[in-house]
Amino acid sequence: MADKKTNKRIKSLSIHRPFIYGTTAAPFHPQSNPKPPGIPDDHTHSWTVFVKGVDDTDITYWLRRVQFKLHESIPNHVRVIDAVPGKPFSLSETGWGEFEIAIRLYYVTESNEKPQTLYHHLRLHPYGRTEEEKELMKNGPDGGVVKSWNYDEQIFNEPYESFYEVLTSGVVMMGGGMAATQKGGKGGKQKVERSEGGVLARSAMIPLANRGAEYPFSRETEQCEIEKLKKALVRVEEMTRRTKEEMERKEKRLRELKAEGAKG
Ligand code: SLL
Repeated sequence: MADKKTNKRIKSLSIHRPFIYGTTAAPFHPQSNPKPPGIPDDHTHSWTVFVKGVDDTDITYWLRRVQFKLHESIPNHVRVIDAVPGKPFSLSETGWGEFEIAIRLYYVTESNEKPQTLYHHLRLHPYGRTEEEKELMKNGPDGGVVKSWNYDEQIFNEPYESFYEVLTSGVVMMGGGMAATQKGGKGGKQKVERSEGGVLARSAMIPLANRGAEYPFSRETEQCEIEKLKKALVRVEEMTRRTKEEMERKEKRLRELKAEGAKG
């Protein structure tokens, strides 16, 4: 527990850290994904569920444990994965069906935060908003691998001072070469590592551009989504305008018919 005298919450401050969670699945296939010996006959897929940093950056400085609650048909269905610095929290299984996984996040002790649960639907079969998207997942470059990945941001509201220190020590400050190293938590110098995509360790940064299918979350993706939403909005406005016109036309016709009825 935090010592209340020396360790206060920082009022009206909110800090976030990006992370990715989801599942990757593939059907068993003699060449691309052979079924290991001893796997039950009715198992059709192998799959992995994970929680990790953007660009595979370390998140174990704020997340110490993840509990994955799988479907009860799976032996030993509550699995706990403890942090290994620099590694994702992940577990792999085989099976035949899709279900919802409860992912419980346990934060580092300094945070004094209670665990939180998020839910993720394990996808084994190709899916998409359109048949085209589905087809791409089935026969695209990934060859039947079904990914269901989400970008999310963990928000810490009014963090304790000591936790804020943990969260921010090692981040490069804006605007400078001098920031290649920064004071570490215990007063020492700490080297800051940049992931290949330009994301700095222990920062809230996300990459500017995508780098292949393994790293789909970036400002570029965000921009694409914004464009899609803008286009959709224009379409919705157009549809609303047309519906209104149609209604006005019908109301006018109704008035005409009523007037005719009154006459006759
Ligand atoms: C369904 N409601 O009917 C879902 C349940 C359960 C999936 C899916 C078992 C693996 C094992 C397995 O894949 N369960 O026996 O280890 O689709």
